[in-house]
Order: sequence, then structure tokens, then C-alpha cells
Amino acid sequence: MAAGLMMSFAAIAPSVTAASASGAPAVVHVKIVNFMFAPMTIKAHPGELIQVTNKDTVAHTLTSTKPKQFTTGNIGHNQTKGFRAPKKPGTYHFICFIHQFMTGTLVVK
Ligand SMILES: [Cu+2]
Repeated sequence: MAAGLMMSFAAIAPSVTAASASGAPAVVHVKIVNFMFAPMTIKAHPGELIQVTNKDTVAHTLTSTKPKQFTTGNIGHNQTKGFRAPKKPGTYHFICFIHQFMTGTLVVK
């Protein structure tokens, strides 16, 4: 009986990600509303998918302040675009590339 349970757990284990096993969502959702990121501080695990939805009528991006770390590219009204959190744990600052007064922080750990 116990051996059977162990085997069935082993069979499903590969489909369970580290993120969901720890109770955190496997996808992080972020909104842009009124020229602000919500939340302004995003927490994610390394490599986790971050989905960004723009509720404003003008296009926005979510782009790292340091070049080539991450960007969503332009997100239109009511559009959602995703990017992967960097694999390296740390604190990353981001802006909207179009409206650079829009700022936020991504904490990867
Ligand atoms: Cu913007």
C-alpha cells in the first residue's frame, strides 16, 4: 500500500513545478492602470512567467532599466504580454520605455 502511494506520487511529480510545490503561483500577474504598475514591486521565482495586462488606452511596456534583461515590448489597450523573470536572483528595476516616469521593482528569489 505505502509502496503504491510512493510510486503514484513519483509518477505525477515531474509535472509539479518547484513554484507550485511551494504554494506560490506559477504565473505572476501584473496590471498597468493609470500609468502605474500594480503591484509596483513584483516578486517572482527565477525563470517564472510574468504576465502583464495593460488596462490603459495608451500603449505601455514593462522594460528593465538595464539593457537586455527583460521587456514585454509594447502592450496595447487590454492586451496581455508575458516575459520570464531572470534566472539570477536579485533586485531588478524596470520602467515603461514609453513613459519613463513609470517605475517598478522586480525581486527574483
Ligand atoms: Cu507607458
